[in-house]
Amino acid sequence: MWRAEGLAARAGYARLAVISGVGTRRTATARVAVGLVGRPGPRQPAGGPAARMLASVSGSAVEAVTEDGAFARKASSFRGSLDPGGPHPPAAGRYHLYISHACPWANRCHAVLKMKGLEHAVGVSVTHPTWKRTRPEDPADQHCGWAFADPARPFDSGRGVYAAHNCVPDPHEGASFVRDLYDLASAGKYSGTWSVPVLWDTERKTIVNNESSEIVRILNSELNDHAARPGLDLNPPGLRDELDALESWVYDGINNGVYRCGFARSQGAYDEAEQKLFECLQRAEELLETRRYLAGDQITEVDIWLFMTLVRFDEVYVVYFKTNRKCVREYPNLSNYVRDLYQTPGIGESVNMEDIKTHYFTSHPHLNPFGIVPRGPAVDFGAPHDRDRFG
Ligand SMILES: N[C@@H](CCC(=O)N[C@@H](CS)C(=O)NCC(=O)O)C(=O)O
Repeated sequence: MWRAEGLAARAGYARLAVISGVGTRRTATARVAVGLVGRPGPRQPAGGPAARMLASVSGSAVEAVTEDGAFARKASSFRGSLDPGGPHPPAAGRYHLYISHACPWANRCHAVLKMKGLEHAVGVSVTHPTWKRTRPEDPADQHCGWAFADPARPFDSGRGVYAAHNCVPDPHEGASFVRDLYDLASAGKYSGTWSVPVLWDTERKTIVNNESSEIVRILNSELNDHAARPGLDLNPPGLRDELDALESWVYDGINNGVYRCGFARSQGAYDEAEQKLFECLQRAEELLETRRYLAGDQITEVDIWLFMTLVRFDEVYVVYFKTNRKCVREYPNLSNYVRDLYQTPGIGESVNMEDIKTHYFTSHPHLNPFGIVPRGPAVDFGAPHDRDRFG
């Protein structure tokens, strides 16, 4: 199967047609309009339930749901790679990663960047965790999203004032919002989700890729001449079939599953997602009884995928996304596994729990109108684990 198509299909990006809070439509036509590079976009087969945007205060993707009230994640639009001879050749200092510490998809990329030792080759900017109006001067445009902020000054989201000390401003384009980067890359024509992560080409002033599963692979293998750890391969050729199979249910049931619980707008949609989530967590728990990592004795990209959900689970999702049937700390293997990964060089350093908690609890007023952030449970991911038993 062709690579990006396989990733997109595995990510279950299939059903969305109408997606914008301001009534625009993103289709294959729109992808052409923004001048996207070489690879086909995600599959969008006909016949699935049409998604629609409910009346919205934020205009954000989090409010995209099907007729059944199920959260329907949108496909990423920019799907380029760093190919020698292509529009974005591999180079040190040319590419920049825009992330939020809070976003599990962006966090995947940041962790892999650190694991590979690419800090000196790829710059990183970090948004404020709290969403704010991105076009406050336009009353007709209610979109709320990722903003850059001066780390030395308090950040006013319009609903509260927050510290900004974890923020890293945009050194290249001086963007105020992630949305500005999409505008710049598309001459204002892009009408999809203004999401992180974004891998940016500072020379061509455009987005190379905004799909985390593909950025992870770019960082894993396409900048190896500049990586401190070029030998680390999180997507080894001998494990690709195994990873395809694992990633399918880890993405659908767990990574996206928690969002399908939290952003469901009907009891039925929540029940279906919740049932599947806990079946998949149990499946992972059982697999990790006999192996240190999901694919065996070697850490791979699917471990990073699972980790990013597990590390947020007890701190955020159990309360915020109503995934409270069981906490990760109640699963012996998952709880030891998440500590093992946290203590793996590069991974724990990429986790910023302050930003994670601040984002979720302060960014969706329809879910948490007063923006109160719960204090607990303050999990100690640095505590000892038993995973050394596998050698
Ligand atoms: N398919 C994307 C999904 C990224 C994504 O959903 N990012 C969220 C943050 S966790 C976002 O930026 N959302 C902006 C919005 O919903 O407006 C990927 O994996 O890279």
